[in-house]
Amino acid sequence: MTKLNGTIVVVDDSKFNILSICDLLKKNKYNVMSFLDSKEALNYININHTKIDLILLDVIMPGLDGYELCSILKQNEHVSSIPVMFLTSKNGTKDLIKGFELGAVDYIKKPFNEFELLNRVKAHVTIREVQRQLEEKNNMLKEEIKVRKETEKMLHRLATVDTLTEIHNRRYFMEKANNFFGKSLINNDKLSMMILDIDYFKKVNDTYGHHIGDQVLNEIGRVLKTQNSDNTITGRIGGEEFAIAVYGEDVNKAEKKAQLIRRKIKKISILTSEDEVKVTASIGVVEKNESVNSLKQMLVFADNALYLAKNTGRDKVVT
Ligand code: GH3
Ligand code: MG
Ligand code: MG
Ligand code: MG
Repeated sequence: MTKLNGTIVVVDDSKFNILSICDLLKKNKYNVMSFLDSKEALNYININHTKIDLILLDVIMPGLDGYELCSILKQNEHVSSIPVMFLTSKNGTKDLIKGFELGAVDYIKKPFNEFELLNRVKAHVTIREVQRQLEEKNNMLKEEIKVRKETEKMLHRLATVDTLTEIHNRRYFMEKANNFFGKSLINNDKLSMMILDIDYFKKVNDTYGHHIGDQVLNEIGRVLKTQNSDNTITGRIGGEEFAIAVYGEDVNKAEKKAQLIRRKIKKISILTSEDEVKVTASIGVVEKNESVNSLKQMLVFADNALYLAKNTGRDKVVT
Protein backbone atom coordinates (compact mmCIF):
# COMPACT_ATOMS: atom_id res chain seq x y z
CA MET A 1 0.00 0.00 0.00
CA THR A 2 1.41 3.39 -0.92
CA LYS A 3 1.63 5.92 1.87
CA LEU A 4 -1.10 8.54 1.78
CA ASN A 5 -0.20 12.22 1.92
CA GLY A 6 -2.66 13.05 4.67
CA THR A 7 -6.31 13.00 5.70
CA ILE A 8 -8.56 15.80 4.54
CA VAL A 9 -12.14 16.46 5.55
CA VAL A 10 -14.22 18.12 2.84
CA VAL A 11 -17.52 19.77 3.77
CA ASP A 12 -19.77 21.06 1.00
CA ASP A 13 -23.53 20.85 0.51
CA SER A 14 -23.17 20.35 -3.25
CA LYS A 15 -22.70 16.79 -4.46
CA PHE A 16 -21.06 18.05 -7.59
CA ASN A 17 -18.45 20.04 -5.61
CA ILE A 18 -17.77 17.10 -3.33
CA LEU A 19 -17.20 14.81 -6.29
CA SER A 20 -14.79 17.10 -8.06
CA ILE A 21 -12.79 18.05 -4.96
CA CYS A 22 -12.59 14.47 -3.69
CA ASP A 23 -11.63 13.18 -7.08
CA LEU A 24 -8.76 15.66 -7.34
CA LEU A 25 -7.49 14.96 -3.83
CA LYS A 26 -7.76 11.19 -4.11
CA LYS A 27 -5.86 11.25 -7.38
CA ASN A 28 -3.10 12.98 -5.49
CA LYS A 29 -3.01 10.33 -2.80
CA TYR A 30 -4.92 12.04 -0.02
CA ASN A 31 -7.27 10.17 2.23
CA VAL A 32 -10.55 12.09 1.95
CA MET A 33 -13.65 12.14 4.15
CA SER A 34 -16.48 14.15 2.65
CA PHE A 35 -19.68 15.51 4.17
CA LEU A 36 -22.72 17.11 2.59
CA ASP A 37 -24.03 17.93 6.06
CA SER A 38 -21.97 20.27 8.23
CA LYS A 39 -23.30 18.88 11.54
CA GLU A 40 -22.27 15.39 10.56
CA ALA A 41 -18.87 16.79 9.66
CA LEU A 42 -18.59 18.42 13.08
CA ASN A 43 -19.38 15.11 14.78
CA TYR A 44 -16.79 13.30 12.73
CA ILE A 45 -14.11 15.94 13.38
CA ASN A 46 -14.75 15.91 17.13
CA ILE A 47 -14.24 12.16 17.26
CA ASN A 48 -11.37 11.82 14.77
CA HIS A 49 -9.49 15.08 15.30
CA THR A 50 -6.11 13.42 15.86
CA LYS A 51 -6.15 11.88 12.39
CA ILE A 52 -7.21 14.95 10.41
CA ASP A 53 -4.64 17.13 8.65
CA LEU A 54 -6.82 19.72 6.96
CA ILE A 55 -10.46 20.74 6.68
CA LEU A 56 -11.81 22.17 3.41
CA LEU A 57 -14.93 24.14 4.13
CA ASP A 58 -17.70 25.51 1.96
CA VAL A 59 -19.39 28.67 3.32
CA ILE A 60 -22.98 28.64 2.11
CA MET A 61 -24.62 25.55 3.57
CA PRO A 62 -27.96 24.85 5.25
CA GLY A 63 -27.91 24.38 9.01
CA LEU A 64 -24.44 25.34 10.18
CA ASP A 65 -22.78 27.46 7.53
CA GLY A 66 -19.03 27.30 6.99
CA TYR A 67 -18.28 30.36 9.11
CA GLU A 68 -20.29 28.98 12.03
CA LEU A 69 -18.64 25.58 11.76
CA CYS A 70 -15.19 27.18 11.64
CA SER A 71 -15.93 29.29 14.68
CA ILE A 72 -17.11 26.22 16.65
CA LEU A 73 -13.96 24.30 15.71
CA LYS A 74 -11.64 27.13 16.73
CA GLN A 75 -13.27 27.36 20.17
CA ASN A 76 -12.59 23.70 20.96
CA GLU A 77 -9.01 23.23 22.15
CA HIS A 78 -8.88 19.64 20.91
CA VAL A 79 -9.64 20.48 17.30
CA SER A 80 -8.59 24.13 17.03
CA SER A 81 -5.12 23.21 15.76
CA ILE A 82 -6.49 21.51 12.62
CA PRO A 83 -6.04 23.97 9.76
CA VAL A 84 -9.23 25.11 8.06
CA MET A 85 -9.29 26.27 4.46
CA PHE A 86 -12.39 27.91 2.98
CA LEU A 87 -13.31 26.88 -0.52
CA THR A 88 -16.25 29.05 -1.49
CA SER A 89 -18.04 31.05 -4.12
CA LYS A 90 -18.41 33.92 -1.66
CA ASN A 91 -15.75 36.04 -3.20
CA GLY A 92 -16.10 39.51 -1.65
CA THR A 93 -13.19 41.02 0.28
CA LYS A 94 -15.35 41.19 3.40
CA ASP A 95 -16.12 37.47 3.11
CA LEU A 96 -12.44 36.68 2.81
CA ILE A 97 -11.54 38.88 5.80
CA LYS A 98 -14.27 37.21 7.85
CA GLY A 99 -12.90 33.79 6.95
CA PHE A 100 -9.41 34.66 8.12
CA GLU A 101 -10.69 36.40 11.24
CA LEU A 102 -12.50 33.20 12.21
CA GLY A 103 -9.16 31.42 12.20
CA ALA A 104 -8.90 29.92 8.73
CA VAL A 105 -5.40 29.48 7.31
CA ASP A 106 -6.47 29.94 3.71
CA TYR A 107 -9.36 31.07 1.53
CA ILE A 108 -9.83 29.90 -2.05
CA LYS A 109 -12.55 31.16 -4.34
CA LYS A 110 -14.66 28.88 -6.49
CA PRO A 111 -14.32 28.00 -9.26
CA PHE A 112 -10.82 27.05 -8.12
CA ASN A 113 -7.66 26.37 -10.03
CA GLU A 114 -6.67 22.74 -9.43
CA PHE A 115 -2.97 23.43 -9.37
CA GLU A 116 -3.40 26.24 -6.85
CA LEU A 117 -5.69 24.18 -4.62
CA LEU A 118 -3.37 21.18 -4.63
CA ASN A 119 -0.31 23.23 -3.78
CA ARG A 120 -1.99 25.12 -0.99
CA VAL A 121 -3.34 21.86 0.42
CA LYS A 122 0.14 20.39 0.28
CA ALA A 123 1.62 23.41 2.08
CA HIS A 124 -0.87 23.28 4.94
CA VAL A 125 -0.61 19.54 5.36
CA THR A 126 3.18 19.87 5.54
CA ILE A 127 2.97 22.61 8.16
CA ARG A 128 0.55 20.48 10.15
CA GLU A 129 2.96 17.56 10.02
CA VAL A 130 5.88 19.71 11.21
CA GLN A 131 3.72 21.09 14.01
CA ARG A 132 2.82 17.56 15.03
CA GLN A 133 6.47 16.54 15.17
CA LEU A 134 7.34 19.60 17.24
CA GLU A 135 4.48 18.88 19.60
CA GLU A 136 5.63 15.30 19.97
CA LYS A 137 9.18 16.41 20.75
CA ASN A 138 7.83 18.95 23.20
CA ASN A 139 5.78 16.29 24.97
CA MET A 140 8.80 14.00 25.15
CA LEU A 141 10.85 16.81 26.67
CA LYS A 142 8.14 17.56 29.19
CA GLU A 143 8.02 13.89 30.17
CA GLU A 144 11.80 13.81 30.51
CA ILE A 145 11.75 16.91 32.72
CA LYS A 146 9.05 15.33 34.87
CA VAL A 147 11.06 12.14 35.34
CA ARG A 148 14.20 14.14 36.12
CA LYS A 149 12.37 16.21 38.74
CA GLU A 150 10.96 13.08 40.36
CA THR A 151 14.42 11.51 40.42
CA GLU A 152 15.90 14.62 41.98
CA LYS A 153 13.17 14.62 44.60
CA MET A 154 13.80 10.97 45.36
CA LEU A 155 17.57 11.48 45.58
CA HIS A 156 17.09 14.47 47.85
CA ARG A 157 14.83 12.41 50.06
CA LEU A 158 17.34 9.58 50.21
CA ALA A 159 20.10 12.02 51.10
CA THR A 160 18.21 13.90 53.79
CA VAL A 161 15.66 11.59 55.38
CA ASP A 162 16.32 8.64 57.67
CA THR A 163 14.45 5.69 56.18
CA LEU A 164 13.55 3.99 59.44
CA THR A 165 12.08 6.99 61.26
CA GLU A 166 11.29 9.25 58.30
CA ILE A 167 12.68 12.32 60.01
CA HIS A 168 15.86 14.15 58.94
CA ASN A 169 19.07 12.16 59.06
CA ARG A 170 22.09 13.37 61.00
CA ARG A 171 23.78 15.10 58.09
CA TYR A 172 20.73 17.09 57.08
CA PHE A 173 19.78 17.91 60.66
CA MET A 174 23.26 19.34 61.25
CA GLU A 175 23.05 21.40 58.09
CA LYS A 176 19.65 22.82 59.05
CA ALA A 177 20.63 23.35 62.69
CA ASN A 178 23.74 25.18 61.55
CA ASN A 179 21.56 27.49 59.49
CA PHE A 180 19.45 28.14 62.59
CA PHE A 181 22.60 28.82 64.58
CA GLY A 182 24.01 31.29 62.06
CA LYS A 183 20.70 33.07 61.69
CA SER A 184 20.25 33.36 65.45
CA LEU A 185 23.70 34.93 65.79
CA ILE A 186 23.01 37.49 63.07
CA ASN A 187 19.54 38.41 64.34
CA ASN A 188 20.34 37.98 68.00
CA ASP A 189 17.42 35.55 68.29
CA LYS A 190 16.97 32.79 70.80
CA LEU A 191 17.78 29.21 69.92
CA SER A 192 17.25 26.05 71.94
CA MET A 193 18.55 22.56 71.39
CA MET A 194 17.47 19.18 72.74
CA ILE A 195 19.05 15.77 72.64
CA LEU A 196 16.82 12.79 73.32
CA ASP A 197 17.95 9.27 74.10
CA ILE A 198 15.78 6.23 74.68
CA ASP A 199 16.10 4.71 78.14
CA TYR A 200 17.39 1.15 78.44
CA PHE A 201 16.89 0.63 74.74
CA LYS A 202 19.41 -2.17 74.61
CA LYS A 203 17.07 -4.15 76.88
CA VAL A 204 14.21 -3.70 74.39
CA ASN A 205 16.35 -5.21 71.66
CA ASP A 206 17.62 -7.96 73.91
CA THR A 207 14.18 -8.89 75.19
CA TYR A 208 11.98 -8.53 72.10
CA GLY A 209 14.39 -8.53 69.21
CA HIS A 210 15.85 -5.91 66.93
CA HIS A 211 12.72 -5.60 64.78
CA ILE A 212 10.68 -4.51 67.81
CA GLY A 213 13.45 -2.01 68.61
CA ASP A 214 13.07 -0.70 65.07
CA GLN A 215 9.35 -0.33 65.57
CA VAL A 216 10.00 1.74 68.70
CA LEU A 217 12.36 3.99 66.73
CA ASN A 218 9.75 4.36 64.02
CA GLU A 219 7.08 5.35 66.56
CA ILE A 220 9.42 7.91 68.09
CA GLY A 221 10.04 9.28 64.62
CA ARG A 222 6.28 9.64 64.26
CA VAL A 223 6.08 11.62 67.52
CA LEU A 224 8.96 13.89 66.52
CA LYS A 225 7.60 14.47 63.04
CA THR A 226 4.57 16.19 64.51
CA GLN A 227 6.97 18.74 66.03
CA ASN A 228 8.44 19.82 62.70
CA SER A 229 7.56 23.38 61.75
CA ASP A 230 9.19 26.51 60.37
CA ASN A 231 11.01 26.99 63.66
CA THR A 232 11.48 23.39 64.79
CA ILE A 233 13.55 20.72 63.10
CA THR A 234 14.06 17.18 64.27
CA GLY A 235 16.65 14.61 63.32
CA ARG A 236 17.90 11.15 64.13
CA ILE A 237 21.51 11.90 64.97
CA GLY A 238 22.50 8.45 66.22
CA GLY A 239 21.16 4.92 66.53
CA GLU A 240 18.68 5.73 69.29
CA GLU A 241 19.52 9.40 69.69
CA PHE A 242 17.50 12.28 68.39
CA ALA A 243 17.97 16.04 68.34
CA ILE A 244 15.48 18.87 68.13
CA ALA A 245 16.43 22.46 67.34
CA VAL A 246 13.91 25.18 68.21
CA TYR A 247 14.48 28.59 66.70
CA GLY A 248 13.35 31.75 68.50
CA GLU A 249 12.43 30.04 71.76
CA ASP A 250 14.16 30.14 75.11
CA VAL A 251 14.95 27.12 77.26
CA ASN A 252 11.67 27.36 79.22
CA LYS A 253 9.53 27.11 76.10
CA ALA A 254 11.77 24.39 74.69
CA GLU A 255 11.48 22.49 77.96
CA LYS A 256 7.69 22.50 77.65
CA LYS A 257 8.05 21.01 74.19
CA ALA A 258 10.49 18.45 75.53
CA GLN A 259 8.07 17.43 78.30
CA LEU A 260 5.31 17.02 75.73
CA ILE A 261 7.55 14.81 73.61
CA ARG A 262 8.59 12.80 76.67
CA ARG A 263 4.93 12.19 77.64
CA LYS A 264 4.03 11.21 74.08
CA ILE A 265 6.89 8.70 73.94
CA LYS A 266 5.73 7.24 77.25
CA LYS A 267 2.36 6.56 75.61
CA ILE A 268 3.86 4.55 72.76
CA SER A 269 2.71 0.96 72.98
CA ILE A 270 3.86 -1.88 70.80
CA LEU A 271 2.06 -5.18 71.14
CA THR A 272 3.86 -8.46 70.67
CA SER A 273 2.07 -11.80 70.90
CA GLU A 274 2.83 -12.03 74.62
CA ASP A 275 3.65 -8.51 75.77
CA GLU A 276 3.08 -4.79 75.56
CA VAL A 277 6.36 -2.99 74.90
CA LYS A 278 6.70 0.45 76.51
CA VAL A 279 9.62 2.85 76.54
CA THR A 280 10.67 6.11 78.10
CA ALA A 281 13.20 8.70 77.01
CA SER A 282 15.49 11.22 78.64
CA ILE A 283 16.00 14.67 77.17
CA GLY A 284 18.66 17.34 77.71
CA VAL A 285 17.69 20.91 76.78
CA VAL A 286 19.90 23.99 76.46
CA GLU A 287 19.58 27.52 75.20
CA LYS A 288 22.19 29.42 73.22
CA ASN A 289 24.06 31.93 75.43
CA GLU A 290 27.23 34.05 75.36
CA SER A 291 29.47 31.14 76.25
CA VAL A 292 28.26 29.13 73.23
CA ASN A 293 30.01 29.88 69.98
CA SER A 294 29.21 26.89 67.82
CA LEU A 295 26.47 24.38 67.15
CA LYS A 296 28.82 21.61 68.17
CA GLN A 297 29.33 23.23 71.56
CA MET A 298 25.60 23.59 72.00
CA LEU A 299 25.17 19.91 71.32
CA VAL A 300 27.86 19.10 73.89
CA PHE A 301 25.99 21.14 76.52
CA ALA A 302 22.72 19.43 75.56
CA ASP A 303 24.49 16.09 75.87
CA ASN A 304 25.69 17.06 79.37
CA ALA A 305 22.12 17.83 80.39
CA LEU A 306 21.02 14.50 78.93
CA TYR A 307 23.75 12.74 80.90
CA LEU A 308 22.39 14.33 84.07
CA ALA A 309 18.88 13.16 83.19
CA LYS A 310 20.19 9.63 82.76
CA ASN A 311 22.02 9.75 86.06
CA THR A 312 19.11 11.12 88.05
CA GLY A 313 16.46 8.57 87.23
CA ARG A 314 15.77 8.76 83.41
CA ASP A 315 12.29 9.45 81.89
CA LYS A 316 12.91 13.15 82.53
CA VAL A 317 13.86 16.47 80.97
CA VAL A 318 16.92 18.31 82.31
CA THR A 319 17.76 21.89 81.36
P1 GH3 B 1 20.50 4.21 78.39
O1 GH3 B 1 19.21 4.31 79.13
O2 GH3 B 1 21.67 4.49 79.24
O3 GH3 B 1 20.49 5.06 77.16
O4 GH3 B 1 20.65 2.69 77.95
P2 GH3 B 1 20.52 2.11 76.51
O5 GH3 B 1 20.39 0.64 76.62
O6 GH3 B 1 19.43 2.80 75.79
O7 GH3 B 1 21.87 2.56 75.85
P3 GH3 B 1 23.01 1.78 75.10
O8 GH3 B 1 23.87 2.82 74.51
O9 GH3 B 1 23.65 0.78 76.02
O10 GH3 B 1 22.28 0.98 73.98
C1 GH3 B 1 21.76 1.57 72.85
C2 GH3 B 1 21.20 0.50 71.97
O11 GH3 B 1 20.56 1.02 70.84
C3 GH3 B 1 22.23 -0.45 71.46
C4 GH3 B 1 21.90 -0.65 70.02
O12 GH3 B 1 21.79 -2.01 69.69
C5 GH3 B 1 20.57 0.02 69.87
N1 GH3 B 1 20.36 0.56 68.55
C6 GH3 B 1 21.08 1.53 67.93
N2 GH3 B 1 20.58 1.73 66.67
C7 GH3 B 1 19.56 0.87 66.51
C8 GH3 B 1 18.65 0.58 65.43
O13 GH3 B 1 18.71 1.18 64.34
N3 GH3 B 1 17.70 -0.35 65.61
C9 GH3 B 1 17.62 -1.04 66.80
N4 GH3 B 1 16.65 -1.94 66.93
N5 GH3 B 1 18.46 -0.82 67.82
C10 GH3 B 1 19.41 0.12 67.68
MG1 MG C 1 -22.57 25.57 -0.49
MG1 MG D 1 22.51 6.24 73.42
MG1 MG E 1 19.69 4.85 75.33
